[in-house]
Amino acid sequence: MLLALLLSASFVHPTPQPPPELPPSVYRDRRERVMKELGGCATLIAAQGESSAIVPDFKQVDDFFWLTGVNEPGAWLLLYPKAKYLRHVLYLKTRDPEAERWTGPRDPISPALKEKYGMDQVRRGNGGPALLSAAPLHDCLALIAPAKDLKDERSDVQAVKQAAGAMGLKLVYKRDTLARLREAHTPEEVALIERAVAITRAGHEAVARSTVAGVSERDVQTQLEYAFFGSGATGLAYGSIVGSGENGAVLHWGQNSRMLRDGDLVVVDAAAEYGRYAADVTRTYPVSGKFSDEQAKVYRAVFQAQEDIFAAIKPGATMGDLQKAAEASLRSAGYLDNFIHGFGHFVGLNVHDAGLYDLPLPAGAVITVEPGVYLPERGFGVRIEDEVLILPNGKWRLLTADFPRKLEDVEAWVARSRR
Ligand SMILES: [Mn+2]
Repeated sequence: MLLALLLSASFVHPTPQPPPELPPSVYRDRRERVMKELGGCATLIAAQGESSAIVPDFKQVDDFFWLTGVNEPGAWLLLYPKAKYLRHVLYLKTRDPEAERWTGPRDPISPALKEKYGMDQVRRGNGGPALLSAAPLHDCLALIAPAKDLKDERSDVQAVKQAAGAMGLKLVYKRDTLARLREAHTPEEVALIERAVAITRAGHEAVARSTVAGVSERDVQTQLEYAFFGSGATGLAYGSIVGSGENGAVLHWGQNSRMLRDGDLVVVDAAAEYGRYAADVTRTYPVSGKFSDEQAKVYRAVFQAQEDIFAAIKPGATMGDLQKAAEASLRSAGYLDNFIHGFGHFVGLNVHDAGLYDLPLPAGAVITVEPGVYLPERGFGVRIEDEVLILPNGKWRLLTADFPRKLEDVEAWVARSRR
């Protein structure tokens, strides 16, 4: 009944919108930046993963999407920095008319397809053997696929190694290049992340209103996701976490099955995706509208940890430096043993995005600042998660500044939302 009241209140009906597409020049520029890092070596990288073919639910792996904007399996990108005309070459999976009756028609090879992806050439089939044509113009091949798994090398890594062996070309390892380039977002990427954050704000507005005693975690989840999609989300950045009471002390609580009770805190870690870019935000809501003295003490310690992390963002600071700042802050508050995860991570095409944790943060990096204190024996946890854009010269900007964050502001927000 309460749910029916909440639902009938002020939601607009979701109107799904097509995700924005960045112009092909953006992707071409990224590939040129990669080529600049390769010392004249040719390279290739392949799409990863297969679609289930029941519905066209394929989601391209982030590196390949960042380089091409191509969202289909079986694609290969070849980069020939020393070639005069054919520098950017794309191989797409062979067409299959029967499969297309299930998943929709695919574009034929044509000048329009070259233009759509900003390529010098688009061909069909396996791009792996095509790397043999890198010689004689290039005397080396670069491996750019990130190193993740020592046992099971990817098909593109094998293809580069085989081509280098077959042609007697030098093999050069550039497996951090994509992470380093991807962590520094360009303005059009930041704009998409900001839009994802604004949509996420609308979802958390629904949470502030709906985290009342007697509803289930699932109720809160569905209302927040309804608000995301009603505000133009193109997806969820990750599975929504709604952890009330002792579930708030479980980091990745995913069952969302408990009923909210008076006196609970509710940790809501949920965010929208927009145009493939993720947001990542957590707020901790008091069901009664007020934090108890014990809850407030913990909340203020977590808030102070965020402030101390922000203060540690200086020229040359690394993610490791910020982790130290987070730990020092929570140690002095007496909660270090209850802080059981990293202070934050990179965000971009993925909620846990590519980036290098031991090198100075570049301008354009977007990171989360998410200290938390978890007290399962006391029946609650507190996490506050915001997103920060790193600016030049050690400056930074809070992308989530529109989310109430101070304890008093959260209480006022909850009170305002439920009037
Ligand atoms: Mn996070």
